[in-house]
Amino acid sequence: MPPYTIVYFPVRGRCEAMRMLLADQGQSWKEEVVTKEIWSQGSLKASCLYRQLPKFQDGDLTLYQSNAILRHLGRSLGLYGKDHQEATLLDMANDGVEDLRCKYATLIYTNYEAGRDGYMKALPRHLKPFETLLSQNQGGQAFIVGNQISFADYNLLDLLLIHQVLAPGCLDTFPILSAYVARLSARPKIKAFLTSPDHMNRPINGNGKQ
Ligand code: GTS
Repeated sequence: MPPYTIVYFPVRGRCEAMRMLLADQGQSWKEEVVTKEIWSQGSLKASCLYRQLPKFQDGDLTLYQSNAILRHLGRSLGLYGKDHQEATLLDMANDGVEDLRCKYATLIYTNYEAGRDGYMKALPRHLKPFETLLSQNQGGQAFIVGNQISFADYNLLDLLLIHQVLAPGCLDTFPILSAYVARLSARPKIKAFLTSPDHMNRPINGNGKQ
């Protein structure tokens, strides 16, 4: 029995970064897929702390909030920097990922047609901080912070991959980010995950927009 269970809708959404993390770290996990029908019955929703998914089990520990789950895995699996300072810088990077993920989700779920042009126009401004952060760490040749991969790298990688679907070419003016995506995606276990039917057949979002 794998120790980890992801309880979530049948989408990549807020869980693909943690799946990528687990896959890259050689961990196995169980998926409990919650369909719209099950969710609309209401009892699972009522049982969730914030009345939302994902829900995550690590043995007896039940967690909600995708970023708390990523951080928990970061602490458990040694993916939270080498010291206090790196951990803090990782929090800063991950909070930036969350800010852009929220903008993305608002576009996808509430304003896709009318908001697309404005989103595309503003996107370089929102991507730039990540290029800057990477450039400050070993000239962009390494990870978002420090010498080792972290929970925030998986979250950023997922964010960049979904933006490459929304806006192909959006990284063309960001050579460091482009190389980072290519480098991380080529890690053997991430590559295997990204080319797996599980990942490829899972829609990015719940409303068919991407
Ligand atoms: N801050 C939460 C997290 O990061 O986990 C947000 C979770 C959230 O928004 N969940 C949505 C949900 O449960 C699904 S998704 O946005 O992750 O796709 N929606 C159903 C509902 O009834 O609110």
